[in-house]
Amino acid sequence: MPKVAVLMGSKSDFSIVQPTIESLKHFKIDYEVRVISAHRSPDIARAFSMNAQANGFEVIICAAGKAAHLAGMIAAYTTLPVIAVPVLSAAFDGLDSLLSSVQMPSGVPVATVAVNAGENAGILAAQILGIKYPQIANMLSDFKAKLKEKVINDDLMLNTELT
Ligand code: RP5
Repeated sequence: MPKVAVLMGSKSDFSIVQPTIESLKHFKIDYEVRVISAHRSPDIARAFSMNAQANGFEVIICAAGKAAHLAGMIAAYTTLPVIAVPVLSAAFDGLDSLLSSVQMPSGVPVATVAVNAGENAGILAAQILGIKYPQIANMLSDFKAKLKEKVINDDLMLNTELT
């Protein structure tokens, strides 16, 4: 079973991480959830990242808000793919979280999903793992087919209502 690390900078980020967990469960991906802060527990963040591959993780998801340095810091110590979920902050409508996640210097990329887009982080992790695990790729094909089906149904229903 592939394993994904789901980190959040604070327990206050948990509501955003919940859809990530649901998404990983949907694709039958094993996961470990941790509260680890780039600022408040940097030594733990560094050690987690340095040992992540040896501990069997294949993708790391990091949710953080405000000066959201968690994903960037984790990416500094590993070659595993790192996905950032910028968490909405009150002061700048999440722009602070978004920019501090996505604006990484060259050589140290972080794949950043939309603000509060916890579910997309899980789906993106599944897509990365789908390259290696055909059963995940198959589940993703079904998932995308259902998305398309819903759009077609919505289109039909709306047009039925309007006529
Ligand atoms: C960040 O600061 C966390 O990721 C969280 O989004 C934000 C606020 O944290 P708390 O003050 O609620 O613990 O580090």
